[in-house]
Amino acid sequence: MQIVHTEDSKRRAATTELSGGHLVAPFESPARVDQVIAALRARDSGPIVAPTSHGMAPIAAVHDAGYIDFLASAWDDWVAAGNTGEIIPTIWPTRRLGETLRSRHIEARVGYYALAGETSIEAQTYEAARTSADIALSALDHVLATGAPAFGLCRPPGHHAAVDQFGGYSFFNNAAIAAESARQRGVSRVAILDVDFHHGNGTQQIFYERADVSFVSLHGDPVDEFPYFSGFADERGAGPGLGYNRNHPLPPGTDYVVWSGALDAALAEIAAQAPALLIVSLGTDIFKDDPISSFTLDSDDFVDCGARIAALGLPSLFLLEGGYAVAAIGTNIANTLAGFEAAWRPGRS
Ligand code: OKP
Ligand code: ZN
Repeated sequence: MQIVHTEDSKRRAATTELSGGHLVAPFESPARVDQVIAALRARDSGPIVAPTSHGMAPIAAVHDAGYIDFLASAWDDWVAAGNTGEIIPTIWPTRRLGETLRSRHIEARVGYYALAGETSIEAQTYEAARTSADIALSALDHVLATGAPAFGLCRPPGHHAAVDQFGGYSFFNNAAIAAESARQRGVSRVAILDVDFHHGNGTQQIFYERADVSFVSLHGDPVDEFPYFSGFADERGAGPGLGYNRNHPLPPGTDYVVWSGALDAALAEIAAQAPALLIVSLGTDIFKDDPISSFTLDSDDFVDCGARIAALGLPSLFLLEGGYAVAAIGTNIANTLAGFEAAWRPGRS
């Protein structure tokens, strides 16, 4: 399988994550990239190519202009205000008055554009987020040009990034940017399958009222798990998008028997939508040893997971999201792609 990767995806090197009242080393670390690319090289999983620059237009097609400007200048503004640590939001608008961003202060802008407080911003975050989107778009180029599958080794992840908010380790929504770009390049209908342990609240928000990009997700039930405020089964889309958003919340401790049953249901929903392109938000934090998640998949289960996805027979783009059991992330990604490739035949659905 074509693999898109650059060492530039290690540029974001935050040293802090707010967790349990402590500033800890971020779970979402550059070492994840090293582990994934090492495993893919060791398995000879496919040619590894560098991303090409796609500019800001595909990002601006998904994200708010003020939000992009905020991310571009946040670090300089933060330093200019006299701060010496990493950027952590401390203030949010109240909920009911519809307060808007009228202050110019960096503290106001950080809070306004944040949906969570665990994800620090440092000097390289904006460039790293741009690189991650370029990786997704370059992998998409390959799928659209050849019909063959591709994997974008995206870092930072993207599925929590909303139209104008960062959080959950996400800044630009790589899967959404790729889906919208595919639509603008003539793909009739795109399905996004999100198997990361956490609900892709940003992706859901971006396409909630659209039928041309569907979003189908399996994840820890938000009554128990981050991002807590979305991912419920009754969120099915709105307006023209009604029916094109499908959530499969699962309880803590879910094993592969239950999980793969939900995957089959999700795949049946996608098949019924007759998309021309599948984008998989591939988080391996469903693995049993993940430090921040509670499902119990084994490394071998990822092979079967890939094979089940392949049965759709769709042109497919895999993009890395989460996965924090660093020692196993390479094996789990390589297993998923190997299982997919062994079973995939074009045009089967
Ligand atoms: C990002 B992705 C650790 C709690 C972590 C944030 C989780 C972000 C997950 N104390 N909460 O979906 O893998
Ligand atoms: Zn996750």
